[in-house]
Amino acid sequence: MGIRAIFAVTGLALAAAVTPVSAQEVTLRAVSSFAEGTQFSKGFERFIDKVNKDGKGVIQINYIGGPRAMPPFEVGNAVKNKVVDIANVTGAFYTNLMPEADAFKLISTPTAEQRKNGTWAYINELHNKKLNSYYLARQFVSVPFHIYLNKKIDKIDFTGLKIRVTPVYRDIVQALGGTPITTPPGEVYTALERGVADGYGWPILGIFDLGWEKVTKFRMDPAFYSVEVNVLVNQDVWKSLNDAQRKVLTDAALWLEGLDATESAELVKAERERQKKFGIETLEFGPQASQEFLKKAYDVGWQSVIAKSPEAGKKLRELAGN
Ligand code: 173
Repeated sequence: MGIRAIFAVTGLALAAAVTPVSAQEVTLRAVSSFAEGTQFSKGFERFIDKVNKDGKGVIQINYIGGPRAMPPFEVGNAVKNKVVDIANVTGAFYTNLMPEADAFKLISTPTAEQRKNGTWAYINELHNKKLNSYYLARQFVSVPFHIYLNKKIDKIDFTGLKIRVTPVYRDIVQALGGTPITTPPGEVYTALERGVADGYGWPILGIFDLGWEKVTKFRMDPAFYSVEVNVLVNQDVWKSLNDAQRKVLTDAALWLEGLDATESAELVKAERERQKKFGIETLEFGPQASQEFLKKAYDVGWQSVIAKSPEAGKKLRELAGN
């Protein structure tokens, strides 16, 4: 952790978490594990605007910011320990605290359905127990991931390739013979520029946000898994809120989850076009190799979760239905 980050984290820790402004209004302190204004923070930032508009006199959110304020892999711990009150973070960044979080990418049921069929309730329970937090929302359920490469391959085999990963891609990269290198998003550009990595895992959306198109030659198809970026509220904070405050957050959370159904498909389509126009070449290997890749990706993904947490892993797989 850099000096600046240490100061930032310590500063947050020292400040009072929930700040009562009047008898009714509370202000929550928020961070995002993705850079401000980029694809995977934008939804959360719109959510904050909505809460601040709908929650006047009831509840407000003070957005501290993204990785400039706190290193992304610390965000889960910061919510757990009430260093912040609310956060936008992918489960991939807190698998150290909750190994089951590695399964969320394997669940692609629409969130409205997840709220009805027990998936939301079970994942909320996991967050209550392991992350001392309340699982307010899941975003981007219909946005998939890809492996991007700078070396051309003629079959789906990563032997000899160093690939930047997070827990999302680690198992499949390894299963295909690649060498995984874990970095936060903020270090991807440099890793590619210096040739420390020959490729990287990332969703279909967002590579233009941090200039990665300049250091990316190929995108491997097929797309796989399902992006998950969660809004988590510290559980003590959640319990301290009154019904009106919780309602503002819950209503905004459902609105936020709803954006996936109305916006993601179009964004994904536009992004594929944009990558193509920019000259990022698609590597395709035909339907059979693609199907084998997808099967392997899900198999190694579930195996990995079930090995770390057998009971929860099986339960999550049942709920995922795949
Ligand atoms: O690649 C990543 O950093 C990662 O795991 C992720 C997860 C969700 C959205 C974007 C990136």
